[in-house]
Amino acid sequence: MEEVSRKLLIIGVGSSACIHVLPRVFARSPEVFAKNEFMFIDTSSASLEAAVDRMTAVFREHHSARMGVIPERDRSFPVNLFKKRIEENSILLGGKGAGTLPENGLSIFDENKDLVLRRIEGIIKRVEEESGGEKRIEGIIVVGCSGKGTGTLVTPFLYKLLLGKFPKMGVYPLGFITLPFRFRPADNINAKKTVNFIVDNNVPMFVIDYENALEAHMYLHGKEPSRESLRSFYDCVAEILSEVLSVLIEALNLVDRCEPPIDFYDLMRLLRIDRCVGTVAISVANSEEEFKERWKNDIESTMMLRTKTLPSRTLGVTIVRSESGIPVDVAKEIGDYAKNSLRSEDHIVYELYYGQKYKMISLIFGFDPLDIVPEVTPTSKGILHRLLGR
Ligand SMILES: Nc1nc2c(ncn2[C@@H]2O[C@H](COP(=O)(O)OP(=O)(O)OP(=O)(O)O)[C@@H](O)[C@H]2O)c(=O)[nH]1
Ligand SMILES: [Mg+2]
Repeated sequence: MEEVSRKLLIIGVGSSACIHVLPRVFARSPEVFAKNEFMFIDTSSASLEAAVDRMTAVFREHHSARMGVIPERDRSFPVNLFKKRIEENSILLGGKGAGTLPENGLSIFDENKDLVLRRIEGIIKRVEEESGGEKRIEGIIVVGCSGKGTGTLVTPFLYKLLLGKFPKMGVYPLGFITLPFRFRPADNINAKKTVNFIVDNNVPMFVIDYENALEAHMYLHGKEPSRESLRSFYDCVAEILSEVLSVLIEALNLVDRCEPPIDFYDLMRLLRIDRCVGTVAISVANSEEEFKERWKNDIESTMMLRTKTLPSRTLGVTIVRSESGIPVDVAKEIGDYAKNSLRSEDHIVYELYYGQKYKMISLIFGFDPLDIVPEVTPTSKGILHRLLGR
């Protein structure tokens, strides 16, 4: 099993993040990610159960393969413990029409925020105790999807809360929120609420727009999803999102294999451009040759948030993940590209010596959330309208 030198707490907010995104992230590297703590926050008990079951299924699959038994027969202690842990870590927010409107979701969360913070502190403490003081949670990753009652406002609210409390304890939070396809007016109205909340409260999150994430997926895979169902569009987004998050989490977990070692200070310093948000981009290649050829186009074509005008300055990091590393001149080219084309005032390139494929992700901070295209308005139309010819 991979030696994880840094542990994280990974929090999902709302059903899509918990059911569709995080189990997919987990499935990309269960041998590494099982060493982290997971926590789900949702307003629906059915969704929460579904999320826990999916995570447990991923763990069981991985565990039974290691033990050489068939998954259906694997009722062993580690599997049960894994499930129990997530259940104990997670929080079901209930009461008055819980997740119907973002404002309701937020007010229920607000009433329960002390419980949530105590739960997080409890997890941090338990991890420290269980390892005899050797291991501790150094970072928190928050992931939520805007569009409906829970994720829309609870995600930025929770992230801001964590940012105000945990860094002084040496635990650093990073927040990711998705914006929905401009397909359902109700989703658009709620996405606008997310944007306004982020601007009004100056919440430095990373924003991934489904509109651009789907384009990124189509570009990388060279094909369109089946037009038969919304499901296939959502799946593409969850897939690419999980690919990005998994590379970041691996780099954070496997700090001994990262050069220079990635530090939370390096990431927290990205958040310093006021009233701005960050986004991500990804490149994937099978060989060093292919990587050298593709990375620049990939990064340009997979930027998962777009604004009408380019940011005048950005801060960023790039992680290149490959067992054998990349030639020095390529690392330098990437740094120069970030400076010149992404207008990065400061951009660190990390190499993660892990994994056969070549994968590169860039986290770029400095986008104006009020300038996003397609516009975040109730009547906006976007990629699904285009693909479905409406
Ligand atoms: N990746 C993915 N995203 C989805 C899926 N279904 C919906 N979404 C997106 O996720 C957004 C938020 O939906 P949920 O996470 O289900 O909503 P919630 O935050 O749990 O809110 P309530 O259920 O109203 O309490 C939606 O507006 C869609 O844009 C899905 O199957 N996969
Ligand atoms: Mg829900």
